[in-house]
Amino acid sequence: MSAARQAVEYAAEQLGFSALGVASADLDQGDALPRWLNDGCHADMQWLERHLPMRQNPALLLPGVRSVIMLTYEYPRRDVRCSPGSIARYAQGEDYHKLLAPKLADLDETLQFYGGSQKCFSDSGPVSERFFAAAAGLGWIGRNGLLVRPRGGSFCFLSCILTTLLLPTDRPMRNHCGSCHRCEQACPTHALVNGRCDARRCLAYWTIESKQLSAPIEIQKAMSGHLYGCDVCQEACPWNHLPSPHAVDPHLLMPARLAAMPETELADLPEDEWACLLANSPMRRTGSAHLRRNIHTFSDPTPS
Ligand code: B12
Repeated sequence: MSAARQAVEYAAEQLGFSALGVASADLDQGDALPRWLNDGCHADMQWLERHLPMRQNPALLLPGVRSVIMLTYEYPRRDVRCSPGSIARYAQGEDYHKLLAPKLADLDETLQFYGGSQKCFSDSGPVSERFFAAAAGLGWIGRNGLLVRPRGGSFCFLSCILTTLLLPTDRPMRNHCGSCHRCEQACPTHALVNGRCDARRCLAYWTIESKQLSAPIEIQKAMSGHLYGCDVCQEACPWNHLPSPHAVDPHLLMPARLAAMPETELADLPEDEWACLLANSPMRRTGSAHLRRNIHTFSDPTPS
């Protein structure tokens, strides 16, 4: 193994990443993404269309890129919110963008020592993170469209480092979904079809990304109780029911006050208290008006 790879692996482990894999940067991603966009599955997330050239060619992001380092970072597997109004596990604690950026900067520094130039992202740039994570042998792309690992399931963030260094690559893993379709069957809005997620039906899209003030009635009905994001397809996955060998960073755990606060109380919270309660939360990016909309409009499936 190269010294650079050994060094970055060691540093990543010290920083709390649960796994690291490497894929070649020039892999052919096939036409899954352009087809998904052509079919309108991205709803009104126009930025995904704009990102297409960079998604298909990482050299547009980092000239001379040769390897893609993919990393996993665990988020909580248990839903701790005891009040109505579920919050997706990934969003329960501190904002992962802020938590992971300095860690990735440390890894960048390690690789610079070996002569590499890097660009780092964690759900923050136009990189096909799931594609490269699967290519780097970290897991397989499940029927819910997520990266699933035999040890740890899908409850993890993906981060990536594009580097000009030529690092030894890993082999992709076999898909172990077999004949299991539990995620597709569990999805309350039938957003999962043929291994891909149609954002126009996905509750994560409606509660996090959509800027609209109302949703189609069948989506509103299914949305009841989902305050932010949706984990139903992950909860249904048998790989998420096996014990995980990985520890979770305490920064990603939900603050006790938020865990216990009923939806109604949240909806009526004055603006300054919202700001304080969600100061470090990824939900802050969505804003309190958006969250109030989720509670009021979407939790009440009566058409107005
Ligand atoms: C847009 C987006 C969304 C959208 C659309 C979801 C979707 N499934 O695409 C919405 C808002 C709905 C969403 C929801 C969620 N998201 Co999201 N999302 C993204 C984002 C920014 C882009 C995904 C995208 O481009 N989708 C379009 C599809 C077509 O592209 P793709 O996922 O890259 O798929 C590739 C492979 O599948 C491959 N492929 C597929 N089939 C085939 C076949 C062949 C032959 C080949 C060669 C390749 C191939 O090619 C595709 C193109 O590269 C990524 C971050 C990133 N930059 O990648 C996070 C990301 C996928 N999201 C994530 C998470 C956690 C979620 C939620 C679980 C959040 C929640 N609890 O509410 C849900 C899960 C919903 C679901 N089942 O997908 C994590 C997933 C971690 C994991 N374990 O996989 C990511 C990776 C963010 C991160 N860095 O951690 N998300």
